[in-house]
Amino acid sequence: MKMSTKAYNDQKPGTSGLRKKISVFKQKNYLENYIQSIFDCLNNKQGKTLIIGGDGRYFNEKAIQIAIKMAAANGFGKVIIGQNGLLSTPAASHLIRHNKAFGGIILSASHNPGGENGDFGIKYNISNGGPAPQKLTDAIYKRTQIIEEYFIDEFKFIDLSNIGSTKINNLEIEIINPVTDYAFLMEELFDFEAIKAMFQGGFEMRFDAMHAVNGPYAEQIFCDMLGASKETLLNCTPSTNFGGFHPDPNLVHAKELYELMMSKNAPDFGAATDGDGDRNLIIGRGIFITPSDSLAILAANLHLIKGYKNGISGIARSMPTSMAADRVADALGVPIYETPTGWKFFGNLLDDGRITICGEESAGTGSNHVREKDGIWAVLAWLNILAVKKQSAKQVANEHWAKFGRNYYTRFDYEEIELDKANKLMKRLNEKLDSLVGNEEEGIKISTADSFSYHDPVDGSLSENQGLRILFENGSRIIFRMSGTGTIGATIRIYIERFEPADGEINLDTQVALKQLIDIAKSISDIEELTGRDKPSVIT
Ligand code: G16
Repeated sequence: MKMSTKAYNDQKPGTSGLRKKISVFKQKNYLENYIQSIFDCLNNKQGKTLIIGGDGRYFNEKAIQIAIKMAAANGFGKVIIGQNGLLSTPAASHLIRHNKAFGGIILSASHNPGGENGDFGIKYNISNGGPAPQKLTDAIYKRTQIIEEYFIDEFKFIDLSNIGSTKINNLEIEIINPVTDYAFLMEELFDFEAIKAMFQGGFEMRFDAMHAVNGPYAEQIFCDMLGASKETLLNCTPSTNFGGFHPDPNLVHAKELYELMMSKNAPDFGAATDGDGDRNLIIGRGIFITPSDSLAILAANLHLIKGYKNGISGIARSMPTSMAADRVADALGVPIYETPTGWKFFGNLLDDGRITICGEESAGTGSNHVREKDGIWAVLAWLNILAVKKQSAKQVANEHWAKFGRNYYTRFDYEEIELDKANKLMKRLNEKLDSLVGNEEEGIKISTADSFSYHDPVDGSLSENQGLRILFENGSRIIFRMSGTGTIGATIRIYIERFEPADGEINLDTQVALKQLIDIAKSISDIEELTGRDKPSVIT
């Protein structure tokens, strides 16, 4: 059936697909308009397979029903859907690859809050399992501006709770267990026997799924397969509003876990993942491991894990991620790639075999096993390394810094700033960059200041305006960037980093170690004057 639609011109995807308030998504034809715009940009989809799933937030099931009917009307041959509409983002990526599907639709606003007044999101992943590349998201956006009709079949509500296959019109609809195939993949990559033995030996972990999609994954993998006790699981029942919490695994929203890990009663290891299960938080007893350090430490030890025993071909990190991984790449003699923020930029490097592992400061770590960051994978990688090394997370981190030196790193987020003010700040700073080069700020000389551009070495594409960088002669960096995932106003992020060599002071408090650079960042940008904020909303 053909429907005429009202055109929306604000369907501009951000860092990771289209993300808006639920109230926006509920507007008549809004979701349909975007799905049709995606389908209109895909050639040769007739008869092909589409994976569909989401993080279980409010509106998930409704959106999936619409997506199924539109897939039917647009000529897809088959849809594979997670039971009850649930699929973690990495599991969806795996299913696309495993089933050689044409692509996938993932319904999620990731770490953003859910519920009736929360956020919703949709993104399209291509046949390699990864997020649509920039070229495709640009085409989809263009299409949303001119689209006039969409195609939808009329059929009864599909019961997503029953595992099995049915055929309606020409569409085969298969509902699968969302965990099974993903759990097999994890078992192939990691040494489950070694991890199991560690749990049997009394190792204790707390895993916080933040009331989100990874609950069932954690229960099956950590408890049923690896023998961890049920006490391991915190907030592991998915809920449409994430229990009223914000499913973002950072030190603010996973505060309880953090406090437990810093307390006298801390278990050996703590971890959390976000709304759609791709972000991760790693906290050892008495130590928070920054995502940048986690990437570097995993890269340095990945060869200890059976799925990576032949070593790694290269490492990639997003530009604002600390340069800790660069030191590991140097030591291993493998290339390091610096990409713009957004997992989609890793896709070509992974497909081309140039890298094995990649990660981002925004709590994302992953490898060539899928084309998304993967929260459970990161936890298992840590567990596997701890099991092999027979050390605590703190010992592993300290040993790493004693060998490679330490990149002290912090991120300041100024959230919900009025868009005008945020744009003004970034514009002013951008215009000022050239005049900063050569200046000495508190005794440290600025060597480069620019707006980051990336030339993809595989397809030659150019991505400009990916954040403002101020680089100092001593290797320190201050980076300013506007978030692409917020839904209210603008979020400005400042990323601050300083390198301390292995024989230097590697055990300072991070905020103390970075105090001087933090002051420089504030004064160069005038962020507090221009935004009226006297402190960041979140410090990581
Ligand atoms: C998304 C992307 C990540 C990216 C992050 C940046 O994360 O998938 O690759 O690092 O956005 O967020 P921001 O633009 O706010 O700094 P997610 O977990 O929200 O899908």
